[in-house]
Amino acid sequence: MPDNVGTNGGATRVAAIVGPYTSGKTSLLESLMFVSGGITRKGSAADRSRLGDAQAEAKSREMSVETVVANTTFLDEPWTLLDCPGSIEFLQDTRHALMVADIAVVVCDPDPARAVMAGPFLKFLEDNGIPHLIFVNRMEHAKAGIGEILEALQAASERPLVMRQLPIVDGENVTGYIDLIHERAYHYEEGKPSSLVRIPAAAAADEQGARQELLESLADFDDSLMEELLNDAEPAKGEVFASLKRDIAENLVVPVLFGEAERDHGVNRLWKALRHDAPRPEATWERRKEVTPDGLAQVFKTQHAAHTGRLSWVRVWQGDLTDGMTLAGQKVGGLYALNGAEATKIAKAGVGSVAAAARLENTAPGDVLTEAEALKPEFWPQPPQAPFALKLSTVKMGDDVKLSTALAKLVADDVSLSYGMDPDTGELLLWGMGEVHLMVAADRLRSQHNVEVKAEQPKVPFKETIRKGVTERGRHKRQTGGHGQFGDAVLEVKPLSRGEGFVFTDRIVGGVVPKNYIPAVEAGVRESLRKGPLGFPVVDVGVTLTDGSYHTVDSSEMAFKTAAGIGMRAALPKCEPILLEPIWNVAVAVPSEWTSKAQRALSQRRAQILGYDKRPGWKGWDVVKAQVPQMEVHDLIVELRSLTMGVGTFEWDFDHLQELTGRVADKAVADARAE
Ligand SMILES: Nc1nc2c(ncn2[C@@H]2O[C@H](COP(=O)(O)OP(=O)(O)O)[C@@H](O)[C@H]2O)c(=O)[nH]1
Ligand SMILES: [Mg+2]
Repeated sequence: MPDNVGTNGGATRVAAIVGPYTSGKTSLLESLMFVSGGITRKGSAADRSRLGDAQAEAKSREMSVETVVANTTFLDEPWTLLDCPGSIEFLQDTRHALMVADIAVVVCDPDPARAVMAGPFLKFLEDNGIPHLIFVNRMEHAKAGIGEILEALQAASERPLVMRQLPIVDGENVTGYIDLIHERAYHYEEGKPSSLVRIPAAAAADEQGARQELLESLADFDDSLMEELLNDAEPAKGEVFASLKRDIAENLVVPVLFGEAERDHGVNRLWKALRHDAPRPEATWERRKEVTPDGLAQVFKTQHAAHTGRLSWVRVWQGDLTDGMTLAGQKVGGLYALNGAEATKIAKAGVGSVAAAARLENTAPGDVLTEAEALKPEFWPQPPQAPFALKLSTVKMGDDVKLSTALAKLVADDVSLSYGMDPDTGELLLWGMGEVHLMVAADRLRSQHNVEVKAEQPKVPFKETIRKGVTERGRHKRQTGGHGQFGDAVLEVKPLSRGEGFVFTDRIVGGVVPKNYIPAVEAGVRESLRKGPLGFPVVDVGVTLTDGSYHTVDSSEMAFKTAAGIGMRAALPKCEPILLEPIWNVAVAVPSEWTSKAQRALSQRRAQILGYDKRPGWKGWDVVKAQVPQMEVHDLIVELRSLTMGVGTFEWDFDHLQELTGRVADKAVADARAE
């Protein structure tokens, strides 16, 4: 093992491999590594033995939940590849990785119906000006022609897509490709580089047409190329390449390549595209600096690892990092090169490389490290609002403190998780991007922090109120041994309008209840409202103290408080108590092909649909606005994702409490009683 990364052969470039779940990212990483000689044998997807299957969670859940780093060289130039999670629930890691990458490869399925799944990735890359290209995987079995695939992908991309290759089709199969800039044809060979063949006569016309389209797309951003095309002059190859390279770097066009990761088809061509077109780290840093303070390296992930302790994964932007140097005011206590599941100790990490620095305690993703400080960038992608929560509880007695320490560490490493006490139900809630996300978090509490937890569906914070008023006397009188207890309060209880909360009024005249006992009456009333006759907090109630009496010796604050409680407990059941359920404003975002399905799903959840509109800034997406009972929102995200190939999302906030009657209400009351 070398004791450095990225200090030989020029600055290391970083390509992030992104795209939807199961599009073949981990297979493509394996193939890129194999083709470049970074590994000598390919692992298999079936037994999860590929480099990108490194993490324990990924192995057991058959999906990537964290970014995996792999290092290789292609034609003597150093590269780091990042296999980023594709599942919507684990995208925060992906967003962070993309922010430090020189280029992204978006891996897509050749099924046009699935092109929409690439949308969120393309949108993020566009919004953040990250150069990217598309690799259509599994191409050999594509049911649709490349034109149809491209059209579907174009619908998900703001930037013009340009076809870089044309498939050579033999019957059902794609057997090779024609490079549209070189104008050369290649035949795929099993386990070997593709062989150069003649452009099939049948494909010649298509090739000319596709090449012309490519040139015209490039000419849109290149005046001299445009002039040549207008004059029917043949542009020089070097000029076309330069134009494409510039357009990629400036995020003006997105080239589309294709192949088959499993069989390494098209992967050498992809490598060449990366080598030719990926910006160098110096250029990426120049671009990033517009929203990033100056520094040596930027953290894009933090992690608790068993052997090394806390690791800060960084991309080195300037100079060399060395083990033992000071970063962010702390001494680096171990510098590591990452490769799959391995972390290898190194002495030095050069410009452009990815390394993990141990013992930096207070770093967060996004931080730019100087020797003295960890500086926050002006912009760093924040996670979307969490759509899903579970109630956490410890399994072992006395583990509560351990749990809160562990949670603090967990959310520091994964900012798309959050936790807190629900003020209404008193439950400890863990919020995240979905069920699997939270299950992985619970596993980590167990495996990394040694806290056993139970995760369950949270309670709905129902409330109750009353529909009519009543006046009731509460009397507390007891004679025990020496001096007794006496309190007597007449309470007029009445409903208030929604949202008014609790109002207490004192209308005592003539001192029938002495002033100093009145706060105790109010306290007794308040206490009784914590749990009403249906078992929930009572809200929107007005209580007026109208009359009462006292005893000079036996009356006390305690006695009046008790009397008020007795009065309220007698009054409330006579006031037609009724359940209130929380209603949320929900804005569901889906590609417009699923808008009506989303509306139907919401209606089945007792939602009131307020309408729908275009999703601002999202081509081909709608937002459906609705008011939805909180209890129906709990697993809404699960249904929404299954309706929309995983891409549907929603934002929410509490709006109001609404009366609930009927079977749902009866069940809620029965459940509360059963506790
Ligand atoms: N036929 C075929 N299968 C592939 C190809 N690439 C990946 N797969 C399979 O598709 C599944 C998902 O691939 P994987 O790389 O794990 O997807 P990821 O979730 O994007 O990382 C695995 O079973 C792979 O073996 C390909 O090019 N052709
Ligand atoms: Mg994967």
